[in-house]
Amino acid sequence: MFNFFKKNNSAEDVNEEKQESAKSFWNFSFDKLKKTISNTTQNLVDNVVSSVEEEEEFDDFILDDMEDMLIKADLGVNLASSVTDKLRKQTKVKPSQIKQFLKDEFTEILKSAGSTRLNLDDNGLNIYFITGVNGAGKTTLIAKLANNFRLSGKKVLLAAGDTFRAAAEEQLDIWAKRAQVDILRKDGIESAAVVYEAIKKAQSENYDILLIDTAGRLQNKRNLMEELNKVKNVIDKLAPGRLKESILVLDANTGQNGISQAKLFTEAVDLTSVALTKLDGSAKGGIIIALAKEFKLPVKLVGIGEKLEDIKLFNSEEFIEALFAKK
Ligand SMILES: Nc1nc2c(ncn2[C@@H]2O[C@H](COP(=O)(O)OP(=O)(O)OP(=O)(O)O)[C@@H](O)[C@H]2O)c(=O)[nH]1
Ligand SMILES: [Mg+2]
Repeated sequence: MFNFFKKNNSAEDVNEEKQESAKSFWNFSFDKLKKTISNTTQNLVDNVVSSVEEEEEFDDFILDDMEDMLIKADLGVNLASSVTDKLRKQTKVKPSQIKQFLKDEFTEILKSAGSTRLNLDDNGLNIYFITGVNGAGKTTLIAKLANNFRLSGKKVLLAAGDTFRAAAEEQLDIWAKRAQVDILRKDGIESAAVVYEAIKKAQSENYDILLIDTAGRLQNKRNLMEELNKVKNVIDKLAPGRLKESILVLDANTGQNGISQAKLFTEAVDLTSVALTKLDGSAKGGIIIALAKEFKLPVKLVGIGEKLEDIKLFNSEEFIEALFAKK
């Protein structure tokens, strides 16, 4: 996908990079995706379909049961009831058609949240602002993105903007080395000042990508909002139009709690997308659909493990196909 970004490296470099990038997120197989979300598929589709499809007609008992299942599959109360209400109010769709009905519903909802393509400008600096609560997987996501951008020939800088948690800068430094990218860290000064310096460096040294790490937990909500706002203002002032994504990182396993986190962060930051981490093994992938419905927030990235290559660009159509594929 991003091969045309490649710089003119030697044949040896290119070969080595090709082998490495075969593992990267531009090349994630459909079968692997299917396997990764199999617990979500079980909860959100298979259980519902098998409990409904043999019935003759929908009745209150079946629909109440179905609503409970959808809530448990992390679709959330609002969405689960709006889906089942649609069935209550109609006579055309029969229980035997439930799978196609759910597929159409989910497809529509994901579509309404907009494109799942990561914004990326071929020319000039791309800034990605990474936010999310403590432990969601922000720093790991940054390392994974950095590695993949580097593999596609981009010049990448990390900004150690988490100046709050002890040793956060050190942790990012270790990841920068593993991902073989540059880092700007200035321990002991506030986040917005670090970001200021990082943008200056990125602009004067022609970086393609600047990934900004932020703190997950500040003393209180106001504090968190103020800090994120300050950083955002620095970006807008110094590099207008260069902020390509403000990403909320959510741990898939938090399920519906992700909805309240999204609420909190949309108040503080003008979010453009979500990165859903720890989807590996999680049964709570239904949150992807709930986020699209409640906030019109598209998931654009998913984390599927702890290693650098464990990241995937999210694509709604592919996700739906994997979710509804035959076993
Ligand atoms: N299984 C799995 N683990 C992950 C994934 N992403 C991150 N982790 C793990 O989650 C833990 C927290 O990740 P961090 O990247 O440090 O999270 P953070 O949001 O930066 O945390 P703070 O800096 O404390 O706010 C680490 O142990 C990671 O290895 C993922 O996609 N899958
Ligand atoms: Mg971190």
